[in-house]
Amino acid sequence: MSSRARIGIVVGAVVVLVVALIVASSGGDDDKSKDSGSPTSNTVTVKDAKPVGGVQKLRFAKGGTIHFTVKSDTTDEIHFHGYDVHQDVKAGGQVTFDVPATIEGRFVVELEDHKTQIAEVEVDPS
Ligand SMILES: [Cu+2]
Repeated sequence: MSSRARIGIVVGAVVVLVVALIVASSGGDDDKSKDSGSPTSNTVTVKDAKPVGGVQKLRFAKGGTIHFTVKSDTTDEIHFHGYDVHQDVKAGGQVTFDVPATIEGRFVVELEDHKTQIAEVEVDPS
């Protein structure tokens, strides 16, 4: 019982820390600009092990570079299917993918341990 209470306190402290980090790091830039159709930032934000705003659609041209960042409040592994790239992310951290766009198609980006899709990467013919 008491160890559960301690875990609760630790989890609460982590949540507060993560929120503080998010507030500190997002100061100024407006994430709403993502909805305007010009994917300049290509950042997928994961909150409570789910993608904020739903599964994010990211489009790239073959021959270019697939570039996106995943910010996560959840420790997990980000798995970019098709290209089969894995990166571990820690709660409150972020990982960036920079992959040559060599394969056309649509590919799932998944929060591997949670088996949750967070993004869809589409690579179009150049
Ligand atoms: Cu996977």
